[in-house]
Amino acid sequence: MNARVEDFNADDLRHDWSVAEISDLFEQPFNDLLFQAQSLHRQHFDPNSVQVSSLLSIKTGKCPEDCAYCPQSVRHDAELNVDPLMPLAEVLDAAGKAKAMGSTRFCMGAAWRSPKDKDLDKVIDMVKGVKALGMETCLTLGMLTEKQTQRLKAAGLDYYNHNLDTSPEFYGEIISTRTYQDRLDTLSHVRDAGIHVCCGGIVGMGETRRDRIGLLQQLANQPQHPESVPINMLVRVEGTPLADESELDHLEFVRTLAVARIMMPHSYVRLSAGREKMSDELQALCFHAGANSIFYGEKLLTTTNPDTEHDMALFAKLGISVMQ
Ligand code: SAM
Ligand code: DTB
Ligand code: SF4
Repeated sequence: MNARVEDFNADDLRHDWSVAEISDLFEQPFNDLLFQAQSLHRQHFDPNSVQVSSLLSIKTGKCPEDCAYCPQSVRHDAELNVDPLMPLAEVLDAAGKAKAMGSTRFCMGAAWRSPKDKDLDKVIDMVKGVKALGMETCLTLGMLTEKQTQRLKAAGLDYYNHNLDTSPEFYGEIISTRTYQDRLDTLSHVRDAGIHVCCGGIVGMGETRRDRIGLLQQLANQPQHPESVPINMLVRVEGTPLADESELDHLEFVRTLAVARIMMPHSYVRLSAGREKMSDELQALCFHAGANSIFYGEKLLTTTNPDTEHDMALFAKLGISVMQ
């Protein structure tokens, strides 16, 4: 029932979405949009099953990049416990705990522009160790070269997360230290190495609907749809340039998830950062719109996430089970 990786070569997947077509999807009456998204969702997935991944920041803060949303940039003054690369034993301990609470994928993130080869050696040991626990592995370390992606593939890495973040037009308002093309290049190295791609973005950064359309267009029009598409609601962190950004309308957020589901019907659409500020009712609407993955565990990378008891109680209320 759940979409498999082979499905990503299916003939019904489109990579030629125009702005006008995506805009028409967004503009539909809300109920029509949700019905369409939920109907497609049911064709490809068990609608009552959600994939859960847990996150760990393995290297925190002092990042040289200037991403306006991010508390880990050295250029902003967010309050943060800066930590160098975490020892292997601590990573495996955290992964073991995530597995015990029901997570099936462990995603390790580092505040790097790109990893040095000697750092990658250590991260590779982490991937091997987490896999040996019987979990899927995911990394997000910044930009990678072709050679580095091949090494990660050889180590058995399952997923690599690298977000496009927003539309090409709005991108320059948010990041100046890395180009959109740099991101597309890393994504093609990851894909070419045969690692599953986890790629999405952030909404609520002051972008327009046209920018959300531009982001989804870029995501779907890649040579293959990303297997996993995280849609983050901006976490407004004190000390970052976006701390005082106004909140995105919740129904517009749900529309964005629904349009992602329709455009990338075989992908896992992840209701990512920002859940802590969302009501149960809003999250229920997000699952109805076709979101079928979450970050589970009380911390994202540096900010907080809903507590696990609350998430499990919500799943129970909605009749949702954790995907195995
Ligand atoms: N440093 C690496 C990089 O950026 O490529 C990997 C770690 S970075 C923190 C991973 C992703 O987290 C970013 O691409 C961004 O989409 C997301 N993120 C960071 N801060 C966020 C925030 N305040 N709210 C929502 N998402 C955020
Ligand atoms: C993604 O798209 N969202 C996650 C994960 N990929 C690495 C990160 C969210 C970070 C939120 C801010 C923080 O906790 O530092
Ligand atoms: Fe650095 Fe990643 Fe944060 Fe950008 S998002 S500042 S690259 S840690």
